[in-house]
Amino acid sequence: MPTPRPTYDLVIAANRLPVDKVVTDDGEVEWRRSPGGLVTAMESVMRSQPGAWVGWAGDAGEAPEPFDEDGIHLHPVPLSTEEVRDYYEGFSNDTLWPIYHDVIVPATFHREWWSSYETVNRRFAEAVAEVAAEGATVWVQDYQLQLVPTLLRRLRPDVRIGWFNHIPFPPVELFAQLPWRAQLLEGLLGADFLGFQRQADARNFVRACRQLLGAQTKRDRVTVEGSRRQVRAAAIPISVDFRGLEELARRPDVMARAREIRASLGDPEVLMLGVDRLDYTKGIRHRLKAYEELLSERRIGPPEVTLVQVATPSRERVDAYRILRGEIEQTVGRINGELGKIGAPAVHYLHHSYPREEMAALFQAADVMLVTPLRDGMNLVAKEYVTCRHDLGGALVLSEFTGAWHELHQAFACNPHDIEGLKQTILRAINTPAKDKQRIMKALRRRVSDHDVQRWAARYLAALAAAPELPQPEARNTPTPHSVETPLMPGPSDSRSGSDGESYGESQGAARGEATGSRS
Ligand code: ADQ
Repeated sequence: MPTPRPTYDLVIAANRLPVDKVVTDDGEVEWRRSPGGLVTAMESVMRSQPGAWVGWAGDAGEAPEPFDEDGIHLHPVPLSTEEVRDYYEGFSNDTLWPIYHDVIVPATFHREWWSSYETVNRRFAEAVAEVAAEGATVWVQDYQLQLVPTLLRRLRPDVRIGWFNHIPFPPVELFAQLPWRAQLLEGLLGADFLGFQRQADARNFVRACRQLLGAQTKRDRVTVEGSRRQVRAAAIPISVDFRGLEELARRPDVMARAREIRASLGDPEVLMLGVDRLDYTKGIRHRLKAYEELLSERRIGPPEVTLVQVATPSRERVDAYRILRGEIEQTVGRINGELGKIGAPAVHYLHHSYPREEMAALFQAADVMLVTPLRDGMNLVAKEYVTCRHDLGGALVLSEFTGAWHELHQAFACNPHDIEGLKQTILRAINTPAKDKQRIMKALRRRVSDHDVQRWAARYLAALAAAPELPQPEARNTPTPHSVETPLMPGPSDSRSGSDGESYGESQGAARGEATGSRS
């Protein structure tokens, strides 16, 4: 008789496992923990209960055998070369990603990509069903796994299922473009609790259920047709490991490295910094345009002012990303060619990944941090920057289209589409007196310190544990205001039963009250 596999009370399912494969010089395979907020948050949760993580190990082909690493049981899910192309690069990153980010580039629809997405989601659900203990809590992550909640519920009705969306959830008018919109919503409705970065994202989801499925909705709840189950959707914004990162940023070697970076750039009066995955959502082109205009109008210029742009390689096999990289590199070349000086380029462009220490040093070295996405679920770079500024130095320019802006509204806010406005904001961030900037930085740091990633995970799990199992009496009987929206696909309960007015997500009791939006 084979020994039964161990099972776990807490299971995370995410597209990627939190480790990277490293082959040492003597050919040994080692797994290195990939740094990231989610892993750090889960470490603190998994210290008190044994946990498993289900995800892809990063190489196409057969998956390695399950193994344990730093107290977490890792359960790899295999993806074939075709599945990496169709489920991951295709449907996840070239269909869902553009739709969920305001169609900044057009989305591509292919039926075979969808079919691969379904197959892989089923495989994840089966893998989770295998490792989850009776009555376990399962926390599914992100847009790559939207069908897992319902597929898993069919296999394992005993488990409690949560899902968290790291990216925005689009307005129904955009979501409705998806040929598989109903299947995606139904996939998510298998969960007990759905978490989003902003209240607006949760509202968009509830509205999509009402208008596209004809589901009954009330405030932050959707009633699943054919069952008496209710699903709650609310905002629980993610954060960073404030204490861990601040400790790193206070290390003498990291602070020395920050000074060294400035010195190697010729000790500019103003060092501006951008750090992004090279993604069209991040507004890198808009930022460069504003900077280029400020230089050509001679309002700023090297060597007194310089910009370091770190652009992490990303999704290089997706066309839109290849095109973007070409455009950015051409723009940087033009700016340096036309506006740089010998020994003082206007833009220092770096297409690399860096260790955490180097990132912390860069953040400390930068006088102005430019975070200008056109759309971003949260944007952790903004929170990491303020975390590293224990000296209260620096200024954060932050796009209103990031989730982070809903919490960090004291930052220098910008609309990156408005190039003139962005230029003014950059100048303001440079010229505001140091004392005022310190006051702002203090407030920003207080927010991130009070709402760190450990608190995010605790709040999420509390909201999942408290999620409704059966309809609340008032949800069936209380008349609700008439919604003004016109349903795209009128259903049995369309506009009349749905109301997500301003009281959205509030007064749901302690644990649930905690889980409402971020503008506290
Ligand atoms: P991302 O789109 O990847 O995440 P972001 O939140 O900024 O965006 O996180 C990027 C992470 O990568 C940060 O921790 C940053 O420090 C790190 N990083 C960036 N460039 C790097 C480099 N060159 N070297 C090393 N590290 C680098 C998605 C959503 C976001 C959401 C997060 C978390 O798109 O909106 O905030 O998930 O939910």
